[in-house]
Amino acid sequence: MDNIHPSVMTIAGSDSGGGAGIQADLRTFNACKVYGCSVITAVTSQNPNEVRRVDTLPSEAVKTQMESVLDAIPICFAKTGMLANRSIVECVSELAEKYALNVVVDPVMVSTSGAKLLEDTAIEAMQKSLFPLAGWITPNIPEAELICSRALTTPSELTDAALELHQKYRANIILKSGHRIMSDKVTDIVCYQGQLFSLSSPAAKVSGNTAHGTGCTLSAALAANLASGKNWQDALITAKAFVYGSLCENVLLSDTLSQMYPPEKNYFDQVILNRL
Ligand code: PXL
Repeated sequence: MDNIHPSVMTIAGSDSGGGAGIQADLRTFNACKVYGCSVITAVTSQNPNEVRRVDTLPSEAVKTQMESVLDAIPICFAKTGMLANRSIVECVSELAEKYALNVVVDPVMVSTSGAKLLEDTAIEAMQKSLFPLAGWITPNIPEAELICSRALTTPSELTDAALELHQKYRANIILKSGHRIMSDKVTDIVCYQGQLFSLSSPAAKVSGNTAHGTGCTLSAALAANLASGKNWQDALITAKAFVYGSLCENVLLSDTLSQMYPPEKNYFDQVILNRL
């Protein structure tokens, strides 16, 4: 199948509430003008306040979804979100390697409302089989703490962690600090090919669970922008601006989605990339 727009695949869980997971990814792909394919790993029954139930698919079902898409559609980039357990992590890694996919890995572990979305034994599998295949890994601070097995509190601890992850897995890192906003800015740490940067955007004024799904949205926008041929800085800045714009417009919970995308140009101008 020849598409005018690049084709991108999300491998993630369904969020019945629509804020995160597959739903956020496909919405973001659409807004970023790439064709979205979806491989569903689990069905979560949730609303913005709570996850009530998680039904994980057999890894064979994940495998067949991936193969069905990859055998017929030219996927250049994939992003992973909720992978639920070890056998899904291993199956996704195996196929990502076989089909030489460019992968953005969002190491989803716990939902914003506190539900566990990845079994403990799968964290190790992710580090062993998936991270080394990733072009980008996009942990938030709690995820980076689990991956690095230590608390990360100060700015220099965050910088060290980003560099450590980069050196260990040879992937570019964006360490997202949205979960620990200390001022009116959200400053993420980026490690690209051994160089460290901080990437700041204004902290959007949101309440409660409106922020649910921002991690999914960022990694989906990054994968879409890279697939569209943007250089990494443009891809990342545009992705972050897109999340900021979505938050400001309350797009994650909005029913007037098509009018909200793309975010206004001035969201882009407010994002600054500084060399540390
Ligand atoms: O935002 C992380 C995330 C990813 N995927 C699914 C989720 C969540 C958070 O709740 O439900 C399916």
